[in-house]
Amino acid sequence: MLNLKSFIDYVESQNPHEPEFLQAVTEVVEDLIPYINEHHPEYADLKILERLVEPERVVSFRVAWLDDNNKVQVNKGYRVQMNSAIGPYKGGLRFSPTVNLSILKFLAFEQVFKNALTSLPIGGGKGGSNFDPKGKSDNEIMRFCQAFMTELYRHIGSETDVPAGDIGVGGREIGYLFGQYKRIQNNFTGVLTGKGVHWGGSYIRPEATGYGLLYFVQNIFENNCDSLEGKVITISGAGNVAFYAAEKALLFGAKVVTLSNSTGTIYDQDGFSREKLTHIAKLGRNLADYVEKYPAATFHPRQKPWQFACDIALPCATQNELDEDDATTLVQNGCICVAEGANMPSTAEAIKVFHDAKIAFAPGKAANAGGVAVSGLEMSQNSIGQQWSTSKVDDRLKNIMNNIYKTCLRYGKESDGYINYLKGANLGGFIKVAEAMKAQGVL
Ligand code: NDP
Ligand code: 2IT
Repeated sequence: MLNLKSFIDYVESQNPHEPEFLQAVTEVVEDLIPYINEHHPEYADLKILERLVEPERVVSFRVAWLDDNNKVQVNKGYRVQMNSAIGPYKGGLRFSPTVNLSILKFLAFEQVFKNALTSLPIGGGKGGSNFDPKGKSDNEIMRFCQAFMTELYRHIGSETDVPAGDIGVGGREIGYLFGQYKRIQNNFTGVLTGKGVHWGGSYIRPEATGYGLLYFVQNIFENNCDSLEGKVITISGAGNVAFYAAEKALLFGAKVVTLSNSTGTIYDQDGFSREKLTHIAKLGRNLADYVEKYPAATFHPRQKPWQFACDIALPCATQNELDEDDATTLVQNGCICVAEGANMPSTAEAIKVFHDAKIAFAPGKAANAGGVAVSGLEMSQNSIGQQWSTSKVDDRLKNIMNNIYKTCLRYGKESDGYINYLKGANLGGFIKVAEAMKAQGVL
């Protein structure tokens, strides 16, 4: 029999000073351990959980590069290859000064369950660097990406490990990384996803995480005989995920009233239109300037969006951006659904508030799986040397999100009818990985 507290103590002793990793593991094993004890005691004998929390491989390397003043700069580079039971390692690269091993291990761990939920044959990984892209010139970004790939290339491959974007890594960075990989290896292969659509990329990949999030939320409301029409939505972040989530929310007839970044939050009580979103995209990180063109809106320096009343909250910026106080405010203001576009944006205490209030809470590993799902579709297109149309990819994305929703229902419905999507996602993802590990023997 597995014991929850002993297991968490064990993970902490093996991974000291890694709070985010411990948080992600705790969030999962709280659901898994009772399930394993009741239904699959053989997983305990096979030490499936002990194996799941130990990355198959962690690569840590030096990235030295020259800035625009010809000064040498040195950063840390990593790739965490967490689990390859159901396919090659797959997951993004994050470039941010906040990157450390605890954060990358939590992201890689989450990715294992998320990728399994997509039903595509992809294992879990994550990587990145403590490099800060803010304020860097385009040439500096290129030289950094080239230096990063000069070491990373030997650890990845289209059948081994396929990185993609995450915070601070978008289409431009994937281009520079891919160019360097191709130059070193002299081969044009689907080793990265998120490529440009004219050189191996998939249609809909940039939009996929945000669109997929809204497809998941649509399922939640339809399951309650409701729709997104007229619903007020607050979104945090103003990057890839937040932006396309806002775009799709508009298409569903909802009213999006906030976007944010580390400088602060725009609150537009009239809701964003397509035109307003295009204007925000042009502002770059200077969100404060929005009110110059739209004076009915307000800008709230260094504040998060959770103080504003909404029906639906979509945290799409970063981990632990929504705490217990934010969750309490959201619930008090009438919020009935929180769906995570970011990875682990809600703290454990915040999730407890949502569950206690019995509002719908969709965890990132289910709700934001659309991005990696379309990455998986990009891998398929690359391996058969074809490119699918926008509508074909979008249909597949919808189908995958609908199936993830069904998986969450199947494993997450509680005796009182409340749907615990977190439990559903944890169990649904785990079972596939555990069965594959069991079949492949002790590795
Ligand atoms: P981007 O780099 O495109 O955008 C990140 C946005 O979040 C920026 O607006 C950034 O603001 C804001 N942000 C980041 N950190 C903070 C912070 N500490 N406080 C306030 N705002 C912050 O990243 P993505 O949109 O790609 O990623 C956002 C989240 O979604 C991450 O958690 C990522 O792991 C997750 N995700 C991404 C996927 C993808 O396909 N890209 C797929 C699934 C999940 P600023 O510029 O001021 O830092
Ligand atoms: O967190 C994530 O799922 C991503 N950053 C996307 C990973 C991918 O391989 O597309």
